[in-house]
Formats: sequence, C-alpha cells, structure tokens
Amino acid sequence: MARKLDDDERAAALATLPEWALVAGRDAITRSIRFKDFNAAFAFMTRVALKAEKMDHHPEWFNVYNRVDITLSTHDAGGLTERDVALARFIDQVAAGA
Ligand code: HBI
Repeated sequence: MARKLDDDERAAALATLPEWALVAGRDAITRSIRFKDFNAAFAFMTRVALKAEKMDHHPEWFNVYNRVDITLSTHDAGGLTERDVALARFIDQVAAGA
C-alpha cells in the first residue's frame, strides 16, 4: 500500500506540477481544466478513466460541459502518495495534447 508523502516529498512533487494546487484543509491536489467543448472534455475523461483503472487509482472529479475539475488523493493512505503524482503527470500529458 502506498505511503503518504512527507512535507519535503510533497513540496518537491508540487514543484514539478505547476498546474496543480493543494486543496485547503486536505492532503490532496486539484486542477481545473477547460476544453474546447464537452466532446473534448469527455474524451479526456475517457482516457484518464482507462488509465485510472489500469493503475487501480481513481480521481475525484466533476464535469460540467467543457470543464473538468480533478482532485487527487490516496484514500487508502489518507493523503498524497506517489500514485497521485503519477496520475497527475498522466493527466497533464493528456490535457496538453487535447
Ligand atoms: N483511488 N484515489 C484512490 N485512492 C485509493 O486509495 C484507491 C483508489 N482506487 C482503488 C483503490 N484504492 C483500491 O486499491 C482499494 O479500494 C481496494
């Protein structure tokens, strides 16, 4: 089971994830992405969903039309782990190519 990142590890990870912010009051990170339309947003969500299944690590997310709000944290560990960092990097790659 993944272990929580300590303060230094979390800061180092966040430094490499400039699009993401810490969630106030949670050991979690969040990013909001706007796509050109719903179709692009849902195509993004489909790709991330397949990766999440493969990783057995799932996002908390909300979609309205072309916007997708994503929050990542590892529920089993009660906070941020390397799995969240890995999924965030994948999300950034897919969003960049959308
Ligand atoms: N996704 N974000 C997140 N955090 C988890 O702890 C987690 C998950 N997806 C699946 C999963 N854990 C399973 O390993 C457990 O529910 C058994």
